[in-house]
Amino acid sequence: MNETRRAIVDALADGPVSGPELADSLAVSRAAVWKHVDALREAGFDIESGPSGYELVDADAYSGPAVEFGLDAPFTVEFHDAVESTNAVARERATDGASDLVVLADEQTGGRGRLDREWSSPPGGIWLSVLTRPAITPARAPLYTLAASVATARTAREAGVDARIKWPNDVVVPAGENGGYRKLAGVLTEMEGETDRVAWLAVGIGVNANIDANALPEGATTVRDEAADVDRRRFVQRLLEAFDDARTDLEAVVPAWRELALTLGQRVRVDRPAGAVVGEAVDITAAGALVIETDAGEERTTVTVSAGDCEHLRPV
Ligand code: BT5
Repeated sequence: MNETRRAIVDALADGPVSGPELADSLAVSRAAVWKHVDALREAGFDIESGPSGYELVDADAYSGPAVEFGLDAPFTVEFHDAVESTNAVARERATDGASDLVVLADEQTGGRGRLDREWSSPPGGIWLSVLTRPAITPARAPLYTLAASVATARTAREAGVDARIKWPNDVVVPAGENGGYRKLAGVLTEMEGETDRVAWLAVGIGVNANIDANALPEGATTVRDEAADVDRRRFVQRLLEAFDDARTDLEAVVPAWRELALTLGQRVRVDRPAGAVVGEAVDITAAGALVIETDAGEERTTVTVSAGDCEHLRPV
């Protein structure tokens, strides 16, 4: 969206403004204002014209200004029809000094999962990265990832999906017995900083929204398949609001995560560089690490795992 149109949306969102006033403040002709308003209406903005001027009453477009309009969280939203990876764009913006910026795309051509795996991101999904500069130590950064999965699961539940969390940060829908699941969303956090301070954090969230599950890798599910298509603008707004709430109350993140967890109480296998751990997942720590009671040997011992790939196993 061009700068003039964005400025018009911002002005109209705050109440009625007359055509001449708009033309003056934007230094364009009245005819140009009229054309821009017309184009905005065609793009999904519901702009009413009354006696005191134009007013923006609703927006059902999927764009940066439309997501910002009515958003109850302090983020600027940069929208792209297609981009290689929103995390990569967020990283560039971080280098330029940006903060509280959301990079949002309809499609990613090179979406990434953890460990540089591919993340399938066709049009219709919700692919975004939230760039922030929290005043925390790197040790607390995993809480932001947990906060993102809690916010995503909550928003998906509002959309009618039985969303749960698989450690550490997959949002899944239970399927079958024994902790089986299909993956609805994933989170990938990247950061830069020193040992005592995070410089920036980019939390990438991918939600399979209005997509057919059969267009995605085996084991995936979508909001469309589990419930129905969603208004992505509203979904993103709710997701960002829930994430903003969570990051301002980090102490509440782990208890909220526990409530949504599918992994706790499960027999799991976690693969990590130091070797696999098999046992029962019994809790997560205040920093988000998984506590596993292992069944190797005679006695049960507790192992705490801070990172790795977790598989839910059948009970023995
Ligand atoms: C994740 O990785 O779950 C993190 C995904 C983060 C994606 C977001 S989208 C916005 C931002 N920009 C990016 O480039 N990334 C972030 P991981 O746990 O490693 O899971 C990856 C695995 O999930 C793949 O190896 C596939 O098996 C599977 N997979 C790929 N695409 C999927 C999809 N759309 N839905 C479900 N599973 C998928």
